[in-house]
Amino acid sequence: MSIVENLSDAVQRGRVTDVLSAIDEGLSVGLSAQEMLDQGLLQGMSLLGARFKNNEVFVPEVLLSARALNRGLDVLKPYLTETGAEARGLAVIGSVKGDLHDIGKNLVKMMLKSAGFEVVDLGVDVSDEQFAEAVRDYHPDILCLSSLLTTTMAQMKLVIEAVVATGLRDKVKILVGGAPVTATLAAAIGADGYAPDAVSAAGLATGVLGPNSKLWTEAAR
Ligand code: B1M
Repeated sequence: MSIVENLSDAVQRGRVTDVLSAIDEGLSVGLSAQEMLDQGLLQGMSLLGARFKNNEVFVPEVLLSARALNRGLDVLKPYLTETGAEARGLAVIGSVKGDLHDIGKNLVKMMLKSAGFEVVDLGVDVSDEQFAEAVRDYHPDILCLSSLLTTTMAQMKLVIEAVVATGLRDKVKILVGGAPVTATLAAAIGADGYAPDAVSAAGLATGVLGPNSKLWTEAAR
């Protein structure tokens, strides 16, 4: 098996030590971090997802795989993200209420950071009130909502309504994403944009703000 295949296999088996040694080996032979992320870690989780859907593996196995993937991500993070860039703006991110999935959210966070954003991560299972409170407290330029379940997608509309109620809706761009989310849904609930993946989320966040156009000055935050 190639190194990325080993990585994918180690994620599927939930083996942290095998993930770390495959990454070590990859780095030592000059494999790119992006290749190890896409063809190793994420490919492994995608294959596991198909087996999860077919009831061939269950929540405990998936949790072990998620842990292995996250540990691998921690090691790859410095190779994927730039450092030292001046903050392009402030983003707040979270997985909506009822949703405990955070791997995709964490990737979006990483890509936002790599695009130069400062990021406040509210975590998972974040209620509409908590998102609205974060908008009031942090005055972010961008608010990113993540939902992985068809049952939690509706939460995104509630979050937008809660932000409208703060009176600050025109001072924050709200972007949505997650496997079941679509551009049509984003438009229907009044979001400012939808991104299908982490790289496009960072591009979209940059695009909706435009060059040098933070919605808040540091002094006003
Ligand atoms: Co869950 N789960 N899960 N799960 N899980 C899915 C999502 C599911 C599709 C599996 C399946 O049946 N095939 C299914 C949802 C079905 C549906 O709603 N249509 C499902 C289910 C049903 C469940 C439970 C209900 C299972 C149960 O308990 N019986 C339960 C719900 C728990 C809850 O949230 N309340 C549950 C639990 C879990 C675990 C806890 C075991 C674990 C999560 C661990 C963790 O995240 N720490 C888990 C996992 C890992 C998955 C799968 C296998 C993988 C998800 C993942 O991490 N993908 C998933 C099946 C699958 O997707 N193949 C599945 C990798 C990740 C990089 O991709 O998250 O899509 P993704 O993120 C992408 C984009 O979507 C986008 O960018 C990311 C990177 O490119 N993106 C954004 C995400 N957020 C964004 C925000 C943005 C922009 C882009 O803002 C602007």
